[in-house]
Amino acid sequence: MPVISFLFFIKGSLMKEQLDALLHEAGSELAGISSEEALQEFKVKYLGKKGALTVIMKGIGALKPEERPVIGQVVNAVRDQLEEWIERALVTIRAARKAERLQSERIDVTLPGRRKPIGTRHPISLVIEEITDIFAGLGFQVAEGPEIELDYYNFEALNFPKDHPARDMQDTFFIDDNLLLRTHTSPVQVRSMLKHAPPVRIISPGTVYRCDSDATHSPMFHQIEGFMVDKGITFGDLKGILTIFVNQCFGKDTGVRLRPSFFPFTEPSAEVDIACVICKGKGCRVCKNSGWLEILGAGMVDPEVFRHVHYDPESVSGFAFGMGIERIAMLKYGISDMRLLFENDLRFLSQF
Ligand code: 2NL
Repeated sequence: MPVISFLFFIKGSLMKEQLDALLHEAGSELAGISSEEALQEFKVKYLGKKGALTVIMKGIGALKPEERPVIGQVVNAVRDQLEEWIERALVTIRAARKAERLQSERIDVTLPGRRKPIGTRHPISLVIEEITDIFAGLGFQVAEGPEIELDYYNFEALNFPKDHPARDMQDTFFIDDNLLLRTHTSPVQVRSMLKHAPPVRIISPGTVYRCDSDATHSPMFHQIEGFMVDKGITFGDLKGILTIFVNQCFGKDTGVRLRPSFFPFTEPSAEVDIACVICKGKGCRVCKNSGWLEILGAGMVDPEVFRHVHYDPESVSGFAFGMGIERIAMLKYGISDMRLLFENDLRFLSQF
């Protein structure tokens, strides 16, 4: 398209011819366009700031004044036509693209859906729930508390002497002189007794921490403790409740045995053994040929603990017990290495 706007008083008829030619050329060019990108280029070429139509339009000023409105109308008509063609071409191109896509991306609605893998409960959670349920069935209430504790609730109120080895840096993660990661869930029991007057029956499951890490010790592990305080609670109640628990948790008629032991917070204290769940008491590798497995510690709450929580040891008595969840989970599910519980390997975890 020759640029002619520099001519002075060119003839309107010449300009009309140019406009007809432009429309004709554009029409045949548009027929070959099949992409949005090419269409955009086409639009710029004809209607853009430096486009062919704009260039012609600028020549209107060089026409005789009486010809200007006539040619102006033709320019407008050509622009309208081009715009309409572009709009229509865009619709056609988009429809063609969509049809292509639908053709190539056919969906087979008969294929099975993609399943989202559903998680399973962690064996530690399963055991916590099972044990908690057993004690809930015996009238115990569940209590939880902070994992970052004051020295007072974790040690002092539980009658730990100031120089007790458990307070040692070796066993306890201290945050400062007064603050630590709880080494057992007993502080929850202390807090419960401070809040509620007897009679109380409470079970407290939770995560606890000790500065200890090897094949058989994780620095983070789990415990369930429980206690019962009322008028006239005896060692017989302790043995009765724990026997019911063992028979529900490990199977009825599982043998139970108590051996004397020591804890700073109970007097007298006992270790509770059950008949080996693997060999049924005959003796095997798991029970080291003894026929028995130690599963928990227990005892009658020491009067010194009662004084700290403002219970009168002359009028009430009670028992308390504590057990490690990891050990019970390993025995119940036949897990040979405790580290499996914390490695988060789905091949292991999905078995539960
Ligand atoms: C064990 C032994 C035990 C307790 C925990 C307790 C709590 C209060 C008062 C008295 Cl507030 N006792 N708890 C008693 C005896 C044993 O745990 O071997 N745990 C893993």
